[in-house]
Amino acid sequence: MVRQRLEEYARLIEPALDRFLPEINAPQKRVADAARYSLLGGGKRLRPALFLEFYRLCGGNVNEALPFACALEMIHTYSLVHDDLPCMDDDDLRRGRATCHKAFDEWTAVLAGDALLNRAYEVMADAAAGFHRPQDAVRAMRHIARSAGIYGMVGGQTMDLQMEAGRLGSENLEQMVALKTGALLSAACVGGCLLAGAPQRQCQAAERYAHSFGLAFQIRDDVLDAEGDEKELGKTVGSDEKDGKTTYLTVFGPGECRRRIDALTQDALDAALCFSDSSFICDLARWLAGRTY
Ligand code: GRG
Repeated sequence: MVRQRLEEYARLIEPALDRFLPEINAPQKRVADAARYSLLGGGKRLRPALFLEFYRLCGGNVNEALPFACALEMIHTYSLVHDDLPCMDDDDLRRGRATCHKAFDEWTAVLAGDALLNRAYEVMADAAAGFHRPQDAVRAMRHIARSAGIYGMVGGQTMDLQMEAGRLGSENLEQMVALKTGALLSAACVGGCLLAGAPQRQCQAAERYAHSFGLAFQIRDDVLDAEGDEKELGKTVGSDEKDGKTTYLTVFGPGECRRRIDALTQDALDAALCFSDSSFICDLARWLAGRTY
């Protein structure tokens, strides 16, 4: 059921991504091609689906929110392209294909990530200008920008690399994950509410859902890196161990990881009670606890 709903959302999102980042025939074609290669090459489309679903739960029509949802996927994809670079995680496989710098080269991948990030804000600004409630669009954009930047995902990535270098202890693990993984999920859930002009009560519930969902999602990711199937995941497994990374699995072990995932899933389900017709976000929270891809 979850897979089916995600696929339904993906059928809406994929053509829109293609439209928002069209092929070009110009001297900068190489970087545009690399950006399209990474953006249109698979992925669960979890963040844009969450954005559209929270917008719908707060009374919006999902078609209006598509530019913001697609922008979020562009930001997520840029982070994956940069994270895969040799100076960060140094990975060869992403979404079942060669990583961007392997399919092209390093400078192209750096610029493709930059292009995706900038295009995301351009797409949102274009949509905000024509939006019937521009102030809601600006609030959503601000939340997305903050969640992606130094107080969000970039901050979390900074902490992650510092931990890997032994400059930051494992007591920072939860904050690192809340920023690296949770912040962009908050951009999706809270961003959708803000765009719909939802009351504070719903924005706070969306934040709580995203926080618990994000931590559980990452703990499951850590477990999958050790135990998952490379083919099904579409990315290299075992890289955390190879890099000597501090993860939930190395700090707490599999039993405690399972216990935490269950408690966080329950917290996400409690937060979802704030929304009527919350079956999809509840099913998603339950699905992630045992996800295999
Ligand atoms: C380079 C600023 C910067 C940040 C990188 C995204 C990221 C931060 C690192 C990638 C590695 C990692 C474990 C990130 C945590 C979030 C996560 C599990 C991303 C993968 O998300 P999925 O599973 O991927 O939704 P798809 O491919 O389905 O979109």
